Amino acid sequence: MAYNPTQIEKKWQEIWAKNGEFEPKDDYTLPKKYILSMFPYPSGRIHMGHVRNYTIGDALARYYRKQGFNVLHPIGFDSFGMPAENAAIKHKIHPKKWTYENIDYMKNELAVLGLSFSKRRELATSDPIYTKWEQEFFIKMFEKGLVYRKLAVVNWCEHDQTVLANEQVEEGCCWRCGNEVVQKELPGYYLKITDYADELLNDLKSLEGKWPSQVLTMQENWIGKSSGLEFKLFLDENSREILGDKFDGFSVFTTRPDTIYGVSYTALAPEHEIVKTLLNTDILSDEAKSKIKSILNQSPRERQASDKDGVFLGIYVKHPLTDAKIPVWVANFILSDYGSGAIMAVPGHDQRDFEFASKFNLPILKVVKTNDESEDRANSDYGVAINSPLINGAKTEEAKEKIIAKFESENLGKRVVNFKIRDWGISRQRYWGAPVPTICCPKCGVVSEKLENLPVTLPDDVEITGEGNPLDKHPTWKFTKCPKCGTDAVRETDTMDTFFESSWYFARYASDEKTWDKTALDRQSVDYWMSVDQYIGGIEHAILHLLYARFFQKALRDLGYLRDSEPFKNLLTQGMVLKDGKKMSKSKGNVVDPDDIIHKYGADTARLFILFAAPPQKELEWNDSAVEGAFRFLNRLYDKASSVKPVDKIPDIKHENLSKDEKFARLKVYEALKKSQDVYNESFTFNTLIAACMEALNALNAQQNDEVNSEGFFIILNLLEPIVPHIASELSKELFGLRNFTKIAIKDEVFVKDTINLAVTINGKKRAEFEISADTSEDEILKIAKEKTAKWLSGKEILKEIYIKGKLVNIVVKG
Ligand code: ANZ
Ligand code: ZN
Repeated sequence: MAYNPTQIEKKWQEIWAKNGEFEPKDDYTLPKKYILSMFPYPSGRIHMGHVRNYTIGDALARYYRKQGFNVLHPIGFDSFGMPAENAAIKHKIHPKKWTYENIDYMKNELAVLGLSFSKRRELATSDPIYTKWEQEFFIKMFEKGLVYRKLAVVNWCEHDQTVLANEQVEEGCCWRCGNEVVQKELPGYYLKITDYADELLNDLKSLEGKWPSQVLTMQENWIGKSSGLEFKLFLDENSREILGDKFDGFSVFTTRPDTIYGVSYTALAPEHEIVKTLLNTDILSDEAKSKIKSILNQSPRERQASDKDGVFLGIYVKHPLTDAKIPVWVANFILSDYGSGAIMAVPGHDQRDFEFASKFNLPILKVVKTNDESEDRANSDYGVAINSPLINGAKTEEAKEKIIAKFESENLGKRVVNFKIRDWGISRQRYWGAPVPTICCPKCGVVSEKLENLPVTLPDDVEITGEGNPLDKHPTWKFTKCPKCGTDAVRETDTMDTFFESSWYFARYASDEKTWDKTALDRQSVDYWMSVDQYIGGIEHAILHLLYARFFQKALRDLGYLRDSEPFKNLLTQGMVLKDGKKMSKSKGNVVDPDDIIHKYGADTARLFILFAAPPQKELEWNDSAVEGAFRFLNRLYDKASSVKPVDKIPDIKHENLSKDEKFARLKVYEALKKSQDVYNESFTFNTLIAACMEALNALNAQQNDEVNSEGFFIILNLLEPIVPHIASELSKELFGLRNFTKIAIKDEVFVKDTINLAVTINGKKRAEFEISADTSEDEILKIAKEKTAKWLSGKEILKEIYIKGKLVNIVVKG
């Protein structure tokens, strides 16, 4: 019979579904593995990136199940978000209908791949029961001050008509649509991720070697910790008069207090209060004012892209150590929301300050001596302090400490730590999201909804036009009573950033589904299953999702919902799927539809190709002939299996009695077995395991021993089952009647080589080398050794012949 993937795959998928084989067991004494591929957005169709992601996870899940672990391998849908609304605008279909139809369609597509997902733990984040608990988290965080509301300048995408978090702005553009992001002042809710900045940074250490180092570095830079000195610079008499009693000076932050003697000017962000005050006086010329205003109109990104620019403000401060008169400028490169929004400028040692000073002819002083003597730029290297009375001769580290100590002891300043990371703005002005569960009461202010009233659900009867917030425009939805005092009040119409949902879905999966309507997270099951042992997903989430999820884990831990501090023990970032060197994408028109491949060759071929074409971390180039190659291999496996004698016990083979070819076949089979242990537990280089299985199959083909064949097939089918589960299950059922993997011991005798390499030396000089069967007698060996070296021996008298077992033959001749 020929290999018929359609039939085999359908049959096994039905068997698996009927037996509920992939459901996690409730026995919490078993060793467990939690294998998780990042869940999909229900865009409508599965693409090759999904196939790759889920195949990798599935191979691991199936492997661990065979190894006797209790495995949790769930799937769900990240189902709130903008595309549903865009579809509503374009095709006049309700976002809910669009989303859930897509989910149904994609579930079927995934099912065809034979993925061993738990059915019982399936979820969609737009399910009201999911929203309910999410809103509970929001309220608990709100009560704890971990969520707060503020009016702030936010990133705004005109195209998507919504706010974006800092993490969602990529090079100044919207991460979703690519439109340029503008700044807008809006009220919104923020998550205090900054409260966890230090822990988020420190815990990265515990992930070293388990997460890709690239991801760890990106997170470290995003968190952006720097420590230094913050101190106050005092205005001189004249300047104080100009500014009135409101200010006697301003604070600056520096990471290089050791360069303090090199300060030649100071600079403020244009948003600084002092600048605001001066804009209302006539100290500044109209020209200066309009320049400041034009900088104020630029986004931080535009400012960063422009040349250094600024204006002298006509005021001075006193140098804290030398009393020198230092001019105060406003500059476009000072960030208003970092440090104190003001700096001491050291153009000799800070490149930005150098460029600014060069443009405006401000003095450039050198106060650190290093090996780098260049005059055309700032030198920020560490070295030894010079021209700095209090610290001359001190190395940078020591000089920093000395200055900090002096400022602290004289109450002039203090050691501070600053972070780049900003609180996470989660308000979105869109319909298809989880409503923020607060109510604005004219008497009580912003009040959270009562827990017993959760979930706050979306109204179904909305008109989605793309203009304005549909919840805000709804005729009745937002009008309610204050949960505290009962007065007429207005419901919040912002919905939450969808990253809120994806920040805890993995914990929800870990929670026993029988408790899903009673509690957010059932501690007993969550404590057993969490953390995720292996997380698999795209590198594009290096910051966004993976940072938010780590923050949520810690915040929920502190609220008593969870135990662990890190959600994902190990992370594998899979490479992209390419076609003709470019990322497969609709816009490039180079998409290969997984459905087509599965239809033509079956799911096992698709899975085999995906895992064979490249190691999972690397990019994978689509290759039609390699897909056919994978299909041919499965055909060969299937054909060859028909020549294997069905057995009900794995034969016990006497290795020493085998022929050379039989021994070689066994060696190849056991090499593959050995390889599988490293591949499934460490390297995930499935391609090398598949190659080893192919070699083993070839070696089995080259011999005729039935027992070797049976044993070989038993092992190979077991090794391939996680990768090509349908065909492997079919064949091992047929041949061995047993499908459960009994752990096969690695037999050392298979690896014992039956030949040895011998060197022949004459008077200590190596003259020949030969390979010979290990059981050859000493006499025979000496005879061959002399034959191999005949030309050096002819005419010489042999004094001694020594055979050192397994190593060499030494011959001593006269003269
Ligand atoms: C003087 C100095 C001398 C500095 C020197 C650096 C080198 P990170 O590492 O990013 O934290 N700075 C402080 N606040 C700023 C703001 N709001 N906008 C722009 N720049 C600001 O950088 C800290 C350094 O960036 C600080 O140390 C300050 O310049 C500048 F040889 O102070 B430094
Ligand atoms: Zn009230």
